[in-house]
Amino acid sequence: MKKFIVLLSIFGLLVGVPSAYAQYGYGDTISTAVAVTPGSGYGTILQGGEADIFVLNNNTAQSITKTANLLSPADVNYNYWVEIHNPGGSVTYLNPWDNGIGGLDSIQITVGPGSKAYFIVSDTGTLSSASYSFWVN
Ligand SMILES: [Ca+2]
Ligand SMILES: [Ca+2]
Repeated sequence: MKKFIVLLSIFGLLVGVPSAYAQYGYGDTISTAVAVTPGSGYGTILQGGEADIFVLNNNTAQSITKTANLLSPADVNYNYWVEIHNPGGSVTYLNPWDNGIGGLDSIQITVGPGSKAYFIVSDTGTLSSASYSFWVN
């Protein structure tokens, strides 16, 4: 029950977030990734021929452990993978478990000091006119 309440509060948060980047050319590349912070996220529409890339930047002196979450629209299956870019130039790749159409794909990640975690969201061949949600907590 407690978990349910937490999720509701997250969705309440997402309702107020404008989908300003639901357009071609926004958040499409690593260099133009949309910043996310723990406890926040976005609800937006994925369009054809593009990806949406989010980034969590750990500019603290300590490692942080967070959970990334992608909730697909009810009628399609979207996926994402994680790339953690470390200060020394190495990259760690992670693949969240795929829970299918309308599913919630979550993964716990640890991001070291000075590292950036990128989340690359894409469709699996079918697009929805409904929004997906992505957040980190
Ligand atoms: Ca995009
Ligand atoms: Ca999925």
